[in-house]
Amino acid sequence: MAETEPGLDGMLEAYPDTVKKNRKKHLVLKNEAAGCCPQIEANTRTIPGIISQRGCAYAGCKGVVVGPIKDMVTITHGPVGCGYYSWGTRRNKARADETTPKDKVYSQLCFTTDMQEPDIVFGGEKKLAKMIDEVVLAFHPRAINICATCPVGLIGDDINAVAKAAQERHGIQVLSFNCEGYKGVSQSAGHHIANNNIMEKVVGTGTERKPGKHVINILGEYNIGGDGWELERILEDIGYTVNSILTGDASYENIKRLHLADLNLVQCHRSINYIAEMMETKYGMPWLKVNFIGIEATNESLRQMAKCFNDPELEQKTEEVIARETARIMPVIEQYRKICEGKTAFAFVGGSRSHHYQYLLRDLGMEVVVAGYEFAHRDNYEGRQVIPTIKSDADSKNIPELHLTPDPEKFREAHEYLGMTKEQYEALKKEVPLSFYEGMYPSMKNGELMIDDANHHEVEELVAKYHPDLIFSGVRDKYIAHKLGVASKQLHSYDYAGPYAGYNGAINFARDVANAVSTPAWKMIISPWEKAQEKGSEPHA
Ligand code: CFM
Repeated sequence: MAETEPGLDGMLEAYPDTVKKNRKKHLVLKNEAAGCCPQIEANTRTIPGIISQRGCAYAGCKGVVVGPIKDMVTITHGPVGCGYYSWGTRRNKARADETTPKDKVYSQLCFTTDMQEPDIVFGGEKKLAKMIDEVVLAFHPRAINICATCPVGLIGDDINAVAKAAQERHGIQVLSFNCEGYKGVSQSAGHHIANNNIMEKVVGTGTERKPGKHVINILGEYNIGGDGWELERILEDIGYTVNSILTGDASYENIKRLHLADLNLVQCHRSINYIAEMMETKYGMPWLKVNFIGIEATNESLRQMAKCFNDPELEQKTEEVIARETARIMPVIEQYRKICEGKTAFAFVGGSRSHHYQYLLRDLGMEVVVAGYEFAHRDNYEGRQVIPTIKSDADSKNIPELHLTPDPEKFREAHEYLGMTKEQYEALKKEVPLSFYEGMYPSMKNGELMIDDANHHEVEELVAKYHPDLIFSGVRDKYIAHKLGVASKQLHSYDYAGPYAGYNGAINFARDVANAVSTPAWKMIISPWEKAQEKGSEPHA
């Protein structure tokens, strides 16, 4: 922590000295006078015994990145629980489209080898091979993913060999992911494993560009609650052709031709910056970090995108759509803003939303006073410029780095992708932050707190100190917030609501937040410290 803050020291008091020392490094108070962001500790192991909000590497690979690819069958090789609990809870919606008929959409289904005790003792490879044969027979998928769970790595099943043999047997691509849950300190490791494999084996194998003048990919958009569809609506209205939303509502075919688009947009930098970066190295394709969460943020992202294409018509259409959409939604937003104005929030979500949603809340006059990620890395807090200084440890070394080089046939210069001269591209780079993400810190205000991998104890203490009106949470801490008498919005699946992205999303979000913060129920709940004060004793005694 940059500076000692008495209230926060109190929060750490309950810990033994070593834990206190450790957790202190995961806290940063914004201090404008100090200039740049102090170093925050992130992407390191959660202290054993502390109840964290994190998931496992399998969750990041299967649940987040590869599972949503709609026309690939994704098999969980492991005991039934891993497949079952990663089934249907993340609301990455998908639908049939012109390239993917209804009977080729599998992302709502759960496929697992359901390993039993004898498989653990004698090995599960035969069972996996048999399952692939059955899946091919029953579904005729275009391609298959196999995702490993912890026991698979522990007993040494060679899923790569099984995949290779199945690929030869059936003539379709069978990808294997060594994403055993323990492969990293959180789901973040699984993102990386998934990115590597998709990049190495799928991207670049397509040959036909999706027809359109300005063809884009949206990386790191998972179509939770239909977010991706709202973005597609806006972008296609402006005149873009969306080749692929990766991986929300993504199809295998469109991922194969990712390299044939003109620009990669990166919405969630945490989960997919690897593919953006690798595509830049291998194919020369430029990428732009965007944020479509928030009205002003959306407008800004659209304007930056438009500048990238050197097309006055596109810029004009962008302004028209911005004007039309804002005029349409602002009267509604203003009504909700009256309810929300001046209220405060905490944001504890995965690896990107705690930053993105700050903009949408500010549109409603609300401020995020404490924000943290569950599994982000330092760059998500401090900005991409720190990446070269991040030391790799034993845990991060578990995941192979792909060392790619420019593809001799498919590499093109960035300016060629964008249809401009080299000089124009150099000028553009001064105006638009291509290949960059500034992280969360710049958007925090003086005195606000960033906290990495927050736990239940810390959330309780922070609520007692800051009294927020709303907490963005996950499934585990949602009810902690409620028991403390604070409204909570589960910001992974949106509590079955959404979309929250783009303009229509802003209206949905404003309505849900206004409802949440004005619900009288929260005032009727007496929090533990209020009870303690009534009794005149110490909190949590
Ligand atoms: Fe990216 Fe995500 Fe997130 Fe994430 Fe996730 Fe998610 Fe998330 Mo839950 S990919 S980092 S691993 S934006 S599932 S759609 S909501 S923790 S903040």
